[in-house]
Amino acid sequence: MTSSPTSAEPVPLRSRIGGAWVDGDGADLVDRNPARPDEVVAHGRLVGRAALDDAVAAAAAAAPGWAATPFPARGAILARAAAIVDEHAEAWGAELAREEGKTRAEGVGEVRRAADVLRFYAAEAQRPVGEVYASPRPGEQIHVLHKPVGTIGVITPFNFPIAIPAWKIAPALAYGNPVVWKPSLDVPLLAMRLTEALVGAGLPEGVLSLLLTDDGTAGALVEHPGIARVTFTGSTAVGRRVIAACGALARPVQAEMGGKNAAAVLADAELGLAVGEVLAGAFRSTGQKCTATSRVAVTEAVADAFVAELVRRADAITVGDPLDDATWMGPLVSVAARDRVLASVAEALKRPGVRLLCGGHPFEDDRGKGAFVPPTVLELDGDDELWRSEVFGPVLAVRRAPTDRAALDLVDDSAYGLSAAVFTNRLDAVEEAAQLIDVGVLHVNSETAGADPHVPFGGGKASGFGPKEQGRAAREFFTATTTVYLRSAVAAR
Ligand code: UN1
Repeated sequence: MTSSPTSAEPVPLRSRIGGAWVDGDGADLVDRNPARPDEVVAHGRLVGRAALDDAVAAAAAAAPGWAATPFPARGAILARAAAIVDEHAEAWGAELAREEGKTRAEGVGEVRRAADVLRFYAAEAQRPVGEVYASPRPGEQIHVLHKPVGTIGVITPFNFPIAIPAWKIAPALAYGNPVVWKPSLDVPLLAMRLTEALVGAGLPEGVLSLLLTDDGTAGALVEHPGIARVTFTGSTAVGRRVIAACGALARPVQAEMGGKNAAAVLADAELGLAVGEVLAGAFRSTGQKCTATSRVAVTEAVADAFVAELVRRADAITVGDPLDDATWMGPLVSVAARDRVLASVAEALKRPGVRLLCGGHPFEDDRGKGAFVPPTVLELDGDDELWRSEVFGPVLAVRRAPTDRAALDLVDDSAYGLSAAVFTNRLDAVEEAAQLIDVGVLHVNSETAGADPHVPFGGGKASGFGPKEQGRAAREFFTATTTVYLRSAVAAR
């Protein structure tokens, strides 16, 4: 590592229950810097079941008032929160980098994205809030009202510590619902920062509670009788448990889960562009995105040239401290994640038909103590576990396909269905990909990751369950409709 930024004192962590900041009295919560695990970024203690009950009760008490608050007044609070988040983008982006491991630029960019999301939902107050249909009967209109649903349970992962919470919490609040939020315990500091912004913006007491708590209490949140709906982002295994628990209660649930996203590089692709985008998709955020590119299918005609350039550039990526501006890729979120990723590469290399092209080993210098894994590219001769299972790290599997069509088929050959990319200038190939590949998000000549605040986001198959997130699509999950047949008593006479 080239620089060792001065480590600040650990930030004290608190939960927010109802209208108060609360020091937990449960287990210690130690938030470490994965680049230097001895460095404690923030420190506090967990809250437990009693805090969950208090948070849900406070939300129930606040719900009618919040639902009755005019939409523009709710939006104004979100707009003020966006301004607070923007003001702190540099400081909170650096904190994000220190607790999660993505680079400072990625961290600052993510904080600004959270502000964009808050602004989008602030502006929802200026857009239509329902629909009016023509009636086949005289003197009648049919109105569809979109109403708040009640308290939303929000469960968020480590990999986007502020953007994912923003795109769940902002629409929940905008459409008039209180929130009880359990973030990943890997990134409690940014959870506290987003909560500070919303509280500082004037969110009324009880409308948002933040529970720094364990998985057992998260499970109790999902099943709590005071929760109306649950929105979750995380692994497919945990997501399916959340879906099952909600299913047993007939409780609507939205789950954004794993991915095994692939890019197809076709024979006519601009190879320089394809290599750059695939590298960004595979290795930005150290591969820890559910939208990351973890598979590439390349048409044989260009495979040698593509793979050689991919490996040359992957090998040249600067891996180091996220706060060092020369760093292109930081560490994984934890030493445990590093060990898991390296073990899955080592296991894969024991199987026939799996070849390591670069990376795959622990660092032997100072970085060995941190959660660093080098950009890793493997070539597969045929089907393999690495083509099927999510690794959630900087690991990219490449396969060759005899034809462009075979490359598209390989992309679609997955239990997951979040995102995909196709590199080509052929319109017919784009059309073929759009029809064939069963994903929620398809990129043409750009990486598989990325999500704009105003656009529907989410996938199918093992990747997603329930209504899409973000943009106006979010309204489906965070509101319930009442269809009102509105007939004038005068006209009916
Ligand atoms: C992005 O690609 O910028 O957990 C967003 C994830 C996704 C978000 C990806 N829910 O990685």
